[in-house]
Amino acid sequence: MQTERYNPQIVEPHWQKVWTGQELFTTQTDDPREKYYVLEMFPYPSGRIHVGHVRNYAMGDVVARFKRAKGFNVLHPMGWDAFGMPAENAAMKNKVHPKAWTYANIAAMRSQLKSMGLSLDWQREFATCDVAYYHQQQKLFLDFLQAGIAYRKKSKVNWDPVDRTVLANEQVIDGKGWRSGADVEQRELTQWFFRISDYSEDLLTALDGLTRWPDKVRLMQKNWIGRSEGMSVRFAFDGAGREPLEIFTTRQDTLFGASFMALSPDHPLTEDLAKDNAELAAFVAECRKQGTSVVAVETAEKRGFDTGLRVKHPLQAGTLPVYVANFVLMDYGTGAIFGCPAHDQRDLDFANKYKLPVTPVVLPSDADAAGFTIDNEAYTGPGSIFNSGFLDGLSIEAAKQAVAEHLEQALLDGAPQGTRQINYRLRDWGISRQRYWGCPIPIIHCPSCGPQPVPEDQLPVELPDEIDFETPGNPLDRHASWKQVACPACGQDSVRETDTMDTFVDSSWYFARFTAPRSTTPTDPQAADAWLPVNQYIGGVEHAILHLLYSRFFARAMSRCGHMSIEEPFEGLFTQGMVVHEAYHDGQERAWFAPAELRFEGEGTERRAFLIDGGQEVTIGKIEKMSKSKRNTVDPDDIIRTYGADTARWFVLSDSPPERDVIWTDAGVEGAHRFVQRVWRLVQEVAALDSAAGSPQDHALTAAAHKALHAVEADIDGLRFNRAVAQIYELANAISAQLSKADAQDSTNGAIRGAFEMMLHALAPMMPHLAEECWQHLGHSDLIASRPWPKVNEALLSQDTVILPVQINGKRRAEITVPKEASKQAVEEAVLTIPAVLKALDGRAPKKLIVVPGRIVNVVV
Ligand code: ANZ
Ligand code: ZN
Repeated sequence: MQTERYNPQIVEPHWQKVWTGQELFTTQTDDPREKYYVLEMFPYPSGRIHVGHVRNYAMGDVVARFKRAKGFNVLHPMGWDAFGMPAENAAMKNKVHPKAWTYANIAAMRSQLKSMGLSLDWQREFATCDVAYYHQQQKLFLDFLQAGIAYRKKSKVNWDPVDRTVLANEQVIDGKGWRSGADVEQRELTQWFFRISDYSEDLLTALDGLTRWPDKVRLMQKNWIGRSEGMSVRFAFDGAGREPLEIFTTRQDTLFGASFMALSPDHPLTEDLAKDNAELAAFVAECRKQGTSVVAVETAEKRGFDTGLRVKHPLQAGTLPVYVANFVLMDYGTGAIFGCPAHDQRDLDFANKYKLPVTPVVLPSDADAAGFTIDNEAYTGPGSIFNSGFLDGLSIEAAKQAVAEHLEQALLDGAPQGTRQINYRLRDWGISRQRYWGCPIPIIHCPSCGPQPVPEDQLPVELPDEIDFETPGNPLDRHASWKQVACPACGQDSVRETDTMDTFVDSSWYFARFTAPRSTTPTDPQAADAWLPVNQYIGGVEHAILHLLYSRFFARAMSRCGHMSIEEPFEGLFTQGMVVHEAYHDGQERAWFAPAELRFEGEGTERRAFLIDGGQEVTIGKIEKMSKSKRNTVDPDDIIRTYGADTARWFVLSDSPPERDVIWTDAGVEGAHRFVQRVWRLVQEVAALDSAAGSPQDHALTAAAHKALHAVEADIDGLRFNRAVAQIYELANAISAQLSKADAQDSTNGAIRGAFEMMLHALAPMMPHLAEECWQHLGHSDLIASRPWPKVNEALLSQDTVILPVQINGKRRAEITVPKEASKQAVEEAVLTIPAVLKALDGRAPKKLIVVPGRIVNVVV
């Protein structure tokens, strides 16, 4: 029989239409089935989807379709993380309104996603720039304000001079803006903050319960929260007139090794002293240029300024000089430290530079007290305390306890000299951005009443449409009419807050909004509680800290304000690897060439690339993350147009474990497409079989199919998509092998058909269009997308089976699959169900039935 090639260009849109028409993926909250919420991190509408999206959304779709088949009420929504800088940049560059640009991009990407055949509930779709969405976000802000979770304070901020906006610490990477790459400066501004630091301990300890999160992500969050156990210790000044100097240390055991004190350039005492010390003021100004990010501080050369003040050592006679030092941060601990050069590298560098004493107080176990000195490398390892009076001989831990007890007892000005303290690195989240394309902060500044919340009935504060992007900075700030309003409290002329919210706010609660996307309150608390937590969240590891931590905080804050009662938003988290691709260049990495411009010759180490146009040879470079600058991207649209969405989905799922990077190769894609065509050829053969009769349960192929299905189930549940794919390949091979056997029987036909249908079920979550088309080709009138996952026959899983040939009157007529240890009687009984045998017997009993265990069965009629 002549089979036509499978044509995804026709088949795929057809089934997409059928699914949509039947509203197969529209989810009801009041559905009685057990819920399952699967979510992929929603995209930024940059304009086009990239292959990374394809991988991310294909994975989520496999889970969604599988869980649906397993009988769950599945929520699988999609939306757009639509506020942010690129829209403003496009506005400035191309004179297009950010709103128009964003919604046009959304339209383009929506149709791209639809062409992938994702089983999404599109009725829940929203963009964070929809007024309806940010309206509710403004309500959340006001709730947070009332609950004391949002507040305003003057603070040093990271200022991005290129994007002309404030950045969160998390958005400053190696001293540079995360988006612009510009060197970040320090400025003082009044900003809105979310009190995430109130939740530090909870966010930390609850990580232990997130057992379905990758360990690496939990560790990154733990380090980001940065819990330190230590002490605050107050040092009395030598000479009257000043309040004691309070420092934070985690190493009070090293106090006897202290040789100086250091203040942050931003410490109040520094500022006080600098008032009448021009030299100090100049030093402070110098330090501010360096930036206060952790990396900037850590990599800068250690520099200090001796204030001339001295403090008394709290445990022994003598005093210590007080410096202002560029490596002490104001926003950690108390902004002041004692320096112990022998056991801290920064302190040692500093002491060596300013010729301060270096006294070791921790002795490594293999060292000799008399000969142990420190030169250029601080000793930070374990050991026992020495050179330290009453601490001598103690372990570090014991010495920490001893000093803590001692200083908690000792009094200075009537208060304990020291107190045990726990510090967190996590800072409050500054959410003010001086941008247009974001959610307006619903506040009005009145000259008399101060900042006033916009009353609920005046919400939403909508972004004005008419804006001017001719000058850099925030267009809202220069907007004449939008800005002017009456104070809601006293009616006086006032101005709106012109800052908008950090876009990370938008993405911190969208998962909750999906549970009741049209609610006139931020959530419908019942729906939120019914759906949350997200059972499986899938996205890139680049969001391991910011987005995931903020979302965890938001769930807590929203729970506190009554919008839901779930604290952990994501029960299971999966971070997928990237899609990478070879990059091609001119040998100097100056000019880069797109794969489509090249022709390849040879294989393996012999492989060479030439420009199609001109024939010049180019260098095959490293396999790298796809990027526009290296021109090694592939456009999912091209792939879908050429091979279909199923091929693209199958390839990104099959080629490597999902947590690892997958290398995009044409050969890999072609391989995936060959499999699509092979399944299509198989279905023609299977459909042509006469498989009406027979007892396929006895056949080895049936057992193989059940085993494969069972394995695929476990692999999808464990998100091991590549292993599931491998199982399906194997089953396809077994089916092909059976089909090519000449002695096909009715019973075998039944087994083949059964196994093939099982294979369709197994591959339906991954290649849904192909599965649907084959299902129809087999004569079914329902949709495989709405069918339940077949029941695996457990009995067939564990058995080791053998295939016995069955002879009737000395001629081989059939075969039978039986458990290896099956009794003679069991085999006899099975043989008497074989259609060929029944036919030969024609109702009579066999004259003889001889079973040679493990070998053959003879029936004499
Ligand atoms: C004395 C000492 C001796 C320290 C020693 C360390 C080693 P973590 O673990 O990250 O919390 N420190 C405290 N506040 C600081 C600030 N604002 N800027 C820069 N450094 C600061 O680090 C705590 C340690 O970092 C503290 O313990 C303090 O130095 C320093 F052998 O105190 B330590
Ligand atoms: Zn007022």
